[in-house]
Amino acid sequence: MSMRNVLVIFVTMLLVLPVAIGCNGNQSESDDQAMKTHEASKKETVNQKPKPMTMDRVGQQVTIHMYTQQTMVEIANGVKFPAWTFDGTVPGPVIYLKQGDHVTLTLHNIDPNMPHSVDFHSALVAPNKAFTDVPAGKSKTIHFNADVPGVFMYHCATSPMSLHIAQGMYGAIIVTPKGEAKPTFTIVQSEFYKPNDMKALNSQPNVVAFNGKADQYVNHPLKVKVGEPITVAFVNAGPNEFSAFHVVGTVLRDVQASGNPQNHLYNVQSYTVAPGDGALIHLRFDQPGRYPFVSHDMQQHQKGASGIFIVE
Ligand SMILES: [Cu+2]
Repeated sequence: MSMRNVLVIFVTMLLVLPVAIGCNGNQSESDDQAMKTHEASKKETVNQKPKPMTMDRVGQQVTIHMYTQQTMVEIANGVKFPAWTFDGTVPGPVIYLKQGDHVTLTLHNIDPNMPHSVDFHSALVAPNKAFTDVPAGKSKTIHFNADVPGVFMYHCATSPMSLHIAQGMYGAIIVTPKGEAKPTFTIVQSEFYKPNDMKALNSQPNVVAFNGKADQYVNHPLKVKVGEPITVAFVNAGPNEFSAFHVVGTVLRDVQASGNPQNHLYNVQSYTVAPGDGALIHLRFDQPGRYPFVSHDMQQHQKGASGIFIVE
């Protein structure tokens, strides 16, 4: 090959490569574009009435409608947060499926200001087709099969994705294996930063919460019975921090990583759940009493990742 041909190939690659990368889905949007989207979203704050998810089942055919919208939520006692949401709540609704379900899901973006999307960690689909942006005021239908059982996260994947997650766009999707019951409790951990501020995402969170509100299960403990086996489906939505799930006064008798029935760890003291991961945790309490459950990352505990089981 001549020197000239080598040069032509090299120059062609320089021209083609950025285009190829730029066409490869949501996450690859340039930082400039991400910041433009972000700035545009700052123009107008809206507080939309929550529109709940609907879910209909005929055998194993499941039809779901979800709504992306902007809604004011309370993330700690007296602390309001202008959230971007699924169905008006943070986290979004828990989606309970059975292994083998065929899901038809329509995402209706009723947010007037910006595009949103949804990425289901449980779905085995091409993300550049299924998880793409739905413009403001539009809807989009996707299909997937719930083949892999487990405790999964779903979230908005629209750029800047870190901001869409930090603003509240996440939830749990739980696929139970055949013949098994739903988990007793579902807990989603997440962090809250200064709202609608990309730079704040590089700093420490202000609030870390279980199911969207700091210390809500300290103020309203979860009740269980002595000796009764219970399961906690735990998801860490992040966006940034690892969780160290721990229950004071017992051990985590059986932990299924990602909630999969093939992944077992027995008698664990604290279990690390990465952002974007989940677990199914089996517990049993031998004596009546108050048993705190926390993220044993003490900073998170202090900021609201804390609750209590009352065992009677
Ligand atoms: Cu979004």
